[in-house]
Amino acid sequence: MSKVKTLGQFIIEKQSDFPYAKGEFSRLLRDIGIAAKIVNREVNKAGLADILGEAGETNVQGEQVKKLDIFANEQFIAALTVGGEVCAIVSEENEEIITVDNPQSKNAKYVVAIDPLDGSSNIDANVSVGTIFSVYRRTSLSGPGTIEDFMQRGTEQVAAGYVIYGSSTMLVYTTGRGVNGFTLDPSIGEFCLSHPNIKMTRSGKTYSINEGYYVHFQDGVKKFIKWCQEEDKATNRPYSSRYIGSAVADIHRNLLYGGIFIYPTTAQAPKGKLRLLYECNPLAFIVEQAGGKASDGTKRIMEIDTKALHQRTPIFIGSADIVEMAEDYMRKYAAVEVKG
Ligand code: P6P
Repeated sequence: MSKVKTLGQFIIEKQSDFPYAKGEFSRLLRDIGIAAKIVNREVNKAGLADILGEAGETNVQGEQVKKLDIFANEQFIAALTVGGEVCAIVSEENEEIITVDNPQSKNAKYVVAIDPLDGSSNIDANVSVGTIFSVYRRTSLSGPGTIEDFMQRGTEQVAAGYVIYGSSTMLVYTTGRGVNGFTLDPSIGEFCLSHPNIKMTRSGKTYSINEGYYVHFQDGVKKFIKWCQEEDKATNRPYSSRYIGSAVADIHRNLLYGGIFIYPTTAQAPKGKLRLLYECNPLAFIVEQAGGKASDGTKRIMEIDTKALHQRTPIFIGSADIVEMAEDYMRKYAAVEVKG
């Protein structure tokens, strides 16, 4: 009997953890896996298929959209729409919600928020990029989903995950019962369980932040960075600075090896850059399930009220002890800043 366990086998095996599940949730995860394989195929040949380059359009973030962003967005929306388990979708690439109102979705129970291709500005340089997804039960009673279905805290997520298109392609997800990682085996076209029950160390020796914005950082962030750079063998300091510019890649590395990723407020991003709904909440769910922490510097990410689809937040995410150290600095120097 092969030791390989595919994503499909794992999902079915875990379905029994949900006694009342009738398979809708399993089908939803399967649909995401299928779209990820299709996107992976294009990401892997992007340099050859003339799918690169500026599509000439700009997305709701005002950023130049590359053709692969559009392709990935279309694939995940199509997979979720056809699958019949989703009544509405929010995507980084679409300003408004995408309602799903077709015969096979009339009993859909879920809504999905997605960043179809995070870090896509790196694609031309062959740097890892990722897809991030977050799943909620709908709160509306029937019919097409509504914006209210997304105005939920991250604590209400029923699942969250990411796909990282890197040296290998991995799908990492949680349904609130731990975190598991699956590596795509191109020879059989299946995601296979490669990282069962991922657990994050409470500490580490890496910090990820774009220090190019240092002059604009709050004092607490500046003091924490200096703490990371001090010599102290007992606490593995100085930490190594690692910043890929692709949150999924930075956070995936820290999930496996320990460390902290920070995107604080900056002059260009006074509310932070990363989006609460389809980046910070799903990544926070995964990291917390692996034993880590995620906050905005003071408040748990998953307890932030969602008030807008593309709402931004600062994020401090990673090994629990390091995030707590950063939070201590933020509290200590926020008080100083307020006193002026
Ligand atoms: P900066 C990619 O555009 C992204 O949203 C994250 O994946 C990444 O961590 C961040 O922006 C990089 O932003 O301002 O450091 O280039």
